[in-house]
Amino acid sequence: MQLFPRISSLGAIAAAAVCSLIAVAPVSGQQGAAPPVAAASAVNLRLWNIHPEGYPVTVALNSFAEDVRARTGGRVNVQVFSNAVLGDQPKAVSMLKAGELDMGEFGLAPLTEAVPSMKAITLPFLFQDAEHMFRHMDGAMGDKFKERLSAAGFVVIGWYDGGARSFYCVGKRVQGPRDFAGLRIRVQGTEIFKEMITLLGATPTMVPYKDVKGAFEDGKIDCAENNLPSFISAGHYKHAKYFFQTNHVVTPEALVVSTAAWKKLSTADQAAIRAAGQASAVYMRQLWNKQVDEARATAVKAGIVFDRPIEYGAYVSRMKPMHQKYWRDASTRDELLTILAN
Ligand code: BDP
Repeated sequence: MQLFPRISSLGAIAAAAVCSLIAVAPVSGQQGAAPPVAAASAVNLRLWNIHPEGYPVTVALNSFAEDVRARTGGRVNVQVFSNAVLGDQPKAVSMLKAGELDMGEFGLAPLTEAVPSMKAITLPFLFQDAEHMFRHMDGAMGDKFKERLSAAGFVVIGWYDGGARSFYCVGKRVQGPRDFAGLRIRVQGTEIFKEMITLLGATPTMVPYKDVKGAFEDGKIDCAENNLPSFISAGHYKHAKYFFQTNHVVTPEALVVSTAAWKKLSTADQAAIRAAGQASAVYMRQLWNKQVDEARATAVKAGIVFDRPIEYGAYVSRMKPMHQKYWRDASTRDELLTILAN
């Protein structure tokens, strides 16, 4: 439906770009390399998570921890720290790098800093929906990114669903591309999100996730963008009453183990953790779809006004300069071509 115009417009951008291109925390209890009989000593893995209890990610991580315990006969204990109690996402990534954390469930924003070629998959109006995204993330493309992330310090053991992101605002009902002019819109801080907001004629305002509700309260931002479950669970719906369902970014998230912690695990424990990670991703995706419906029902009950774009062409053409940049970049072009072709 609305999706095909998006894709065909992107195809036109691609063709133009290609033409112009032709013209132009350490694991405790173990030391050293994975011992074949590491079994006896218990291993503790500290896992960071931004979301509160009850959120699909948190529910899946808690079940992952239990599953790991069962599969390893209690040798590996995963301690889940939810609700960003250990700090926000950028802090968690640096803790993971420093060995103060062993695992995390991250959005792609910090991971693209480590593997810039992954930026391609965070471009707006690219994946049509979760099915389209997982067709690639569960296939050769996902495997390629897993390899690159592993070399950068993150062993991916499951791709989670980051949902479809849309805009929501206080005081202003955005219903079309011109309505974005001059609005201060909260972003996570990555280049693509900042550029997307600027190309819409609005002002990107960097705010950590946990501070977005406060920024609405203090009048520091007019809008934010996120998926429906986060809109509800983070309390943003208490301030932003106008929800403009653009679904502009459909993105995966990743459950990762730091490469340093991974190397200290026995081969058997690695296999058990991988299997549990994969099972938790399947579980998370099932929980997600239910949660989106529940979040919508909560929003409707709270009087949130929903609008949808009438057509996507105007949004896609505004994104043209940014899309062209990634089409011209040899490190992202192949991924874009593969996604558009399938
Ligand atoms: C949530 C994602 C999380 C992001 C957050 C944000 O699950 O990874 O950090 O949005 O917008 O939906 O910062």
